[in-house]
Amino acid sequence: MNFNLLPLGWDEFFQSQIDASEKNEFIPARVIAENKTNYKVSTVNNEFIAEVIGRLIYATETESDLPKVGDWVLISLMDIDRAMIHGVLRRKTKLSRKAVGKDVREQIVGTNLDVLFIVQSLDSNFNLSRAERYLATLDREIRPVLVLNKTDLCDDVPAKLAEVKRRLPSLEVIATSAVNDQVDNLRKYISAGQTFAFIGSSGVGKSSLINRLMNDSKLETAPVRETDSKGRHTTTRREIVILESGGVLMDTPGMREFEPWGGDVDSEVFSDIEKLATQCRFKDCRHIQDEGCAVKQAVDDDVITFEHYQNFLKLERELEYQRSKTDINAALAKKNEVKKIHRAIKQMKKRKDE
Ligand SMILES: Nc1nc2c(ncn2[C@@H]2O[C@H](COP(=O)(O)OP(=O)(O)OP(=O)(O)O)[C@@H](O)[C@H]2O)c(=O)[nH]1
Ligand SMILES: [Mg+2]
Ligand SMILES: [Zn+2]
Repeated sequence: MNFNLLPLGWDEFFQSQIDASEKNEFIPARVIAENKTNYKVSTVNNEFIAEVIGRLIYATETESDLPKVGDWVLISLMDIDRAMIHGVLRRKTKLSRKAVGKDVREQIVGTNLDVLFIVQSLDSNFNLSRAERYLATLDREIRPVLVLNKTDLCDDVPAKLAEVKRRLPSLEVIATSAVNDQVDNLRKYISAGQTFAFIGSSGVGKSSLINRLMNDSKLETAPVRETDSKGRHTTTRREIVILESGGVLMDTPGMREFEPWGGDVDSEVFSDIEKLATQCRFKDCRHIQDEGCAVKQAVDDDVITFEHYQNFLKLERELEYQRSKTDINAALAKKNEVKKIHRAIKQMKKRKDE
């Protein structure tokens, strides 16, 4: 076991993936930032600028297989501050979303996360439907925590906390501020060897909180525009910092929208609806028509809020659309493959006939 890597998040899961010869040839390192053409990776005491070897690029099937911030990679050293990446170790967890734009493809936000801090600010960003979007397809191995920041700008924090408890009773929540001692409510959560990602809208204070936890101002922060309280997208890349006291913190650029990626709505926060759905009269009930629908009945009876129900349907629809598109893409890829084979056979025949 590489004990000196433990503060960076190394453990048995990663150790078991490297064999004896790889152990001699390569050094494990963690990807702490992604630049346009290269990566920044970290070993215990050193950081390197690293590039991926060509063979690995050619062998990868999708963009998602290339190194991402949070990944453990195997490197060889080229120079005092340069390295090559030879492989990406299997991920323990990952946080994905649908890439912004028309293309229906996955974008990985971060990998090997233990805790996800969903940051909202209590001045004007508090929105539980948005929180539910982050949670809809979240990896069950990642522990989500809602972080309500800027308590100093809110005159009724207990009311907000009560609102969270009502709608999302199973979700952990922390009230904090980056400008006073309430940051200690957050600090208590940070533990050595664990990886914590901060996500949320621009301007909610992700980088400020991390700076405060580091007692440093390493990360750039900027005031929110007065007119519409929108942030300025100050952070432009995902980046990991490691606390001296232990704890791996990942800062991310503010997200304007978060469309979950992959599969079905599968989350503790919608387990109430899923439980009700088993009581609907029709097995394939889409919870839109009233007839025999236990979910709609629960909305009518105020057992679940209309917003919660509406958000669930919206997420289901988005994921269904994604599934249909990815099926089409897979079918098209297969068709191209078949075409290629036919062409090859034709050419072979032609050669034989000549
Ligand atoms: N009053 C108050 N201001 C805060 C708090 N946290 C952050 N801010 C301010 O909010 C503004 C935005 O903070 P950032 O840390 O840059 O926000 P961010 O979430 O990293 O934004 P992006 O990098 O754009 O995603 C800055 O002016 C901070 O000083 C807080 O708890 N209270
Ligand atoms: Mg930031
Ligand atoms: Zn139903």
